[in-house]
Amino acid sequence: MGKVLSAEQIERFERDGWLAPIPVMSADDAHAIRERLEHEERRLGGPLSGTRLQKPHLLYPWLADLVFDETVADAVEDLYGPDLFCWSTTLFAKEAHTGSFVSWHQDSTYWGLSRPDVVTAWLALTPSTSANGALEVISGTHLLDQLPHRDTFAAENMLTRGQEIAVDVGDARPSVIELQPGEMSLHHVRLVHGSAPNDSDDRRIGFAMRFIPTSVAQLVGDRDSATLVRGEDRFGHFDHESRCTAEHDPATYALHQRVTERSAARLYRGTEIASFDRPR
Ligand SMILES: O=C(O)CCC(=O)C(=O)O
Repeated sequence: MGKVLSAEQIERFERDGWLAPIPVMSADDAHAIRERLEHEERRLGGPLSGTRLQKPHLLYPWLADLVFDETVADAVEDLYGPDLFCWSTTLFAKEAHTGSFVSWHQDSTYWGLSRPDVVTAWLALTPSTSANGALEVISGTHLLDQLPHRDTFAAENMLTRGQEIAVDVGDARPSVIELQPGEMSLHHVRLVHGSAPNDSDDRRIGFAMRFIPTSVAQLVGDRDSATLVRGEDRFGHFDHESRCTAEHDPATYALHQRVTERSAARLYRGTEIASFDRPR
């Protein structure tokens, strides 16, 4: 038995490469975070886009709090031990009745990390269902090696390069991960997953937090950075990002810009693209 996950759940994660649902907070608390987000979107005059979708926990204290949430970190500790970085976060807000989708992919493709000990905690801030484009996964595919991907840069693909798996992954049926607000799923960095467009009348919002044990290193590009959420860093593979405690603070913006410029250089390597703010 771990801190949050049972021995059976840990075994299931190891076998299937994903686990859900895991309750993290009440639906009301998740809704309050959605309201903070939508308040910020009104201030900006539209949905968060481009660079602001990447590592937004460095911009907004109410997202930093999720990265440091005890239940989230306990569940990750049950899988990867007590010394943990949040390596990255991404906000996936899939608008109602749009074509936005996520192609079948493995997260590990462009991340450059030294080992596939990387787990995403995907926290639902709205219901996430078959009707509104919930995450779909193919169980057991995390045991495959890195698969070849092709970049499509398709406008409605929510992934940075519109990357999709370039080989047949067999005829396994995907599982749809349905979540209520305040619940999360966990998925392994090699798991084949994607999601369809949102054909409902409301947006579907999930906050993806990527965690690694501190022993994992970055193999690609300039020195990388991460947020130490728990335990000790005895390896020094990453610069430490400070926890965001103030919104709309020039120092916070400067840190986020520096960090995301380096992430963009890494994720778009081999292309002409230099920023997450490229036109889509
Ligand atoms: O939110 C989605 O639909 C896709 C999320 C995803 O691909 C991920 O978190 O790795």
